[in-house]
Amino acid sequence: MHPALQPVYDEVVSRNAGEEEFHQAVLEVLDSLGPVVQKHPQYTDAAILRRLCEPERQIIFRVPWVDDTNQVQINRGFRVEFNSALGPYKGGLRFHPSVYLGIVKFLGFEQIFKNALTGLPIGGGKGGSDFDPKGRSEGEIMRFCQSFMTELYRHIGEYTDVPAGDIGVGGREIGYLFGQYKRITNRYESGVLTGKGLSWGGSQVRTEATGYGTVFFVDEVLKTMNQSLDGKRVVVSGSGNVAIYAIEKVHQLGGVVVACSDSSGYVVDEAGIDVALLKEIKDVQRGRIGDYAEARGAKVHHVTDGSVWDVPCEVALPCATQNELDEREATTLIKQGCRVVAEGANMPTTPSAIQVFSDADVRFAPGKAANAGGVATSALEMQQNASRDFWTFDHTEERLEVIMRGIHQRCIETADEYGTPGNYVAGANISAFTHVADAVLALGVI
Ligand code: NDP
Ligand code: 2IT
Repeated sequence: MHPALQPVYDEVVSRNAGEEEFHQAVLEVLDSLGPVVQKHPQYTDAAILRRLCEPERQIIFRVPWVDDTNQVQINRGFRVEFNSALGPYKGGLRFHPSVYLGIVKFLGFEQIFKNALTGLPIGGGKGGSDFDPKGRSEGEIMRFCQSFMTELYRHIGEYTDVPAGDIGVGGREIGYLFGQYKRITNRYESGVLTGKGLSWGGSQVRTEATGYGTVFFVDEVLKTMNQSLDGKRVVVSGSGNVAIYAIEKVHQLGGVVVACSDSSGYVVDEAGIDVALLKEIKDVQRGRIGDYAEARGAKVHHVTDGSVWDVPCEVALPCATQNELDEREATTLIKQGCRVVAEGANMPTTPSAIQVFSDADVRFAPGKAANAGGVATSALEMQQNASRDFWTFDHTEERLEVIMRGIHQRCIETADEYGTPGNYVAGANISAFTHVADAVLALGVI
């Protein structure tokens, strides 16, 4: 690491003890920025990096609720408002038992740079809870969301902080959250949350946007190799929002997704994952990947011990969670012919796995570039809310596609400019950093 950056990293580690995912996210960005601080010492002089690593505000709160057996349950809620130089804080809410401050900070930190890459006026933030939605009834989910919003509402607003979904938070949860916000504030403030339903202030394509956007990015990567998705064998991890729509777009562009997963295993479907069936099982029945295998019968293998990355493919799309693809799995993927990896999830690839890909000249697209389509379309939802408008599906998808192809272009150009051609990690980090850093500088010591 550049000598001007090492103390910044050391300070992050000592001031945020035990928050390993946050350290990892910071390290990945700082590792790319040597050539930038070399060329532009004003960033170091103004302590921009130290400022970017310290959230503007961190909120932690109690979420009490009553379960179906009349027991009082207590969860912890978080919102980290990381940086608002480019616009209101923007980023999702995650409900998963693994959530703690270090996860929310890693996600919020990533979000600053991802949002900058979209070129749209949105700052970075993230939130969530250690609430585990698995096995909870509709009533319990609703009461939890209402209690969560009963505290969160005072911190958010269309000009302040605009949450959306992430793991464990989809259209249903956004509905309960929005309903409670509306009730407490007596305002139909559509712009306070994104990922809303189409009949109550949502945008076409927001549901599909992250997965679709990741595949538009992959399409651009393949173009630089004079290839396309047509006929390509693809593996996707996860089977949630991002995974489902990544699979759908791969199929639309002529590829075939032969495997996907959840936290209890993976399925291999050589005929190509049946997206309509997967949607029905996940979104309507709220079932699991095992139910998909059962519905497909003998044609599909359900593997419960092992890794989805053992399935041979040419393109790998990790779309589940952080650190889900390690060095061993990266080595296996390469051995079996994988040439392109794009992160639909946030930080799914471990640093040593990224190194393995880089050493083998595998094209690797980091999440802050490849999965930016979700938040970009959230910003389009905010635009529609602000102007009380509602765009068509085709128009919105076209906007998303232009944004994703633009992010790819910026990554390539920036990587070239700073002497690391083809390195999407460097291109994304440097391009995003300079964009945010210039705004922070312009606003004075804030
Ligand atoms: P969902 O809750 O819809 O789906 C998550 C999927 O990942 C499920 O299949 C889940 O399996 C699996 N998963 C979650 N945690 C784990 C774990 N610890 N181990 C193994 N599998 C796990 O979430 P999303 O699809 O929205 O999010 C997926 C990823 O994409 C996350 O990293 C998120 O931050 C990122 N992302 C999401 C965006 C969005 O717009 N939704 C935008 C940009 C990034 P199971 O059901 O068994 O838990
Ligand atoms: O990680 C992400 O970019 C998201 N979960 C989406 C955030 C948003 O505000 O749409």
